[in-house]
Amino acid sequence: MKPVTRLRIAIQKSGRLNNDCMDLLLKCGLKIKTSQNSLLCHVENLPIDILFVRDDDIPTLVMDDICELGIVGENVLLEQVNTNKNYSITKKLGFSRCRLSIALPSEIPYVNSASLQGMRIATSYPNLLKQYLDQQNVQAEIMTISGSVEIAPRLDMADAICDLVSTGRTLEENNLKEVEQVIQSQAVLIKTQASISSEKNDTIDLLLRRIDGVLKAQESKYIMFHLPKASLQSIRQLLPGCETPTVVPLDGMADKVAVHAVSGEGVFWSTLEKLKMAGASSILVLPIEKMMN
Ligand code: PRT
Ligand code: ZN
Repeated sequence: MKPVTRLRIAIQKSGRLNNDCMDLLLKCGLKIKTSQNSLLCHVENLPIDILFVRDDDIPTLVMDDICELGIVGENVLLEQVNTNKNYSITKKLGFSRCRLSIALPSEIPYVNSASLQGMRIATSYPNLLKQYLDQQNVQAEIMTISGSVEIAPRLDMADAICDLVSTGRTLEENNLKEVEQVIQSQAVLIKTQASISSEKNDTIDLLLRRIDGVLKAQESKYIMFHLPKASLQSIRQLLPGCETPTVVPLDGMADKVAVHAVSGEGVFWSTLEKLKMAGASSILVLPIEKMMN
């Protein structure tokens, strides 16, 4: 039988991770045609298949070597895998950021983690919560429930909850206050530790280079402005994360130049205001679509 040479990547079929995963893969140049119910998609222009699954299945698919790569939240990964880590985190992807936090009704007094002693805490993350409570030397009752954790205190099923928080709105709406952070999480690209054919390794390398390019481009901005030649030295420290800027002469303006630079750290209004005070004019900040060093 011919070995499978197409690389398999597992991503979430639908939910909070799906859009950002698809966006990333499309920006990496993968031609993906999805149909609503398909679980497997053949990438047209690269030897890659994409498997659409529930996020909870992704760590197992990668660790059992059914998929070489997977994209999943650190929260799911760390909850499922304590020991026998048969995967490596290849890249932190910067999206789906959230935190797993302990929260309790606003009116309940709270001093520090010792205040949780003896409480009933509802969560879908019993392993991460237990690990945290053990570290803090707190004995509490962990009540594992699979969803709608935030209503448990109102139903008197629990005294506190431990759930994912991103904006904090759900906690606020349920009159809960966040008191402890158990972990911070973001989407990560994980890779199997089983041995991989050299063809698949080449495809992984290509994909990783492109993901790097997409992530760098997202963080970076292209800045252009006009500047009196005399101010060139003074603006260097105002350009955050810029390598040597390109300085271009301006037609008919002997005392001014155009400065172009790539900033690796994003550009804030305060930076533009400082540049203007240093004599810059016609300042433009542009997004960068792709980058390769
Ligand atoms: O069906 P499937 O099993 O694949 O999906 P799922 O329902 O288990 O997960 P899904 O799609 O809800 O979330 C997927 C991943 O997104 C999570 O595992 C996290 O890594 C990440 N993520 C980021 C979040 C949040 N932010 C988030 N805010 N996952 C859930 N939430 C929920 C949270 O549980 C709470 O109910 O949003 C509510 C809080 O949000 P705020 O903004 O009100 O604080
Ligand atoms: Zn899930």
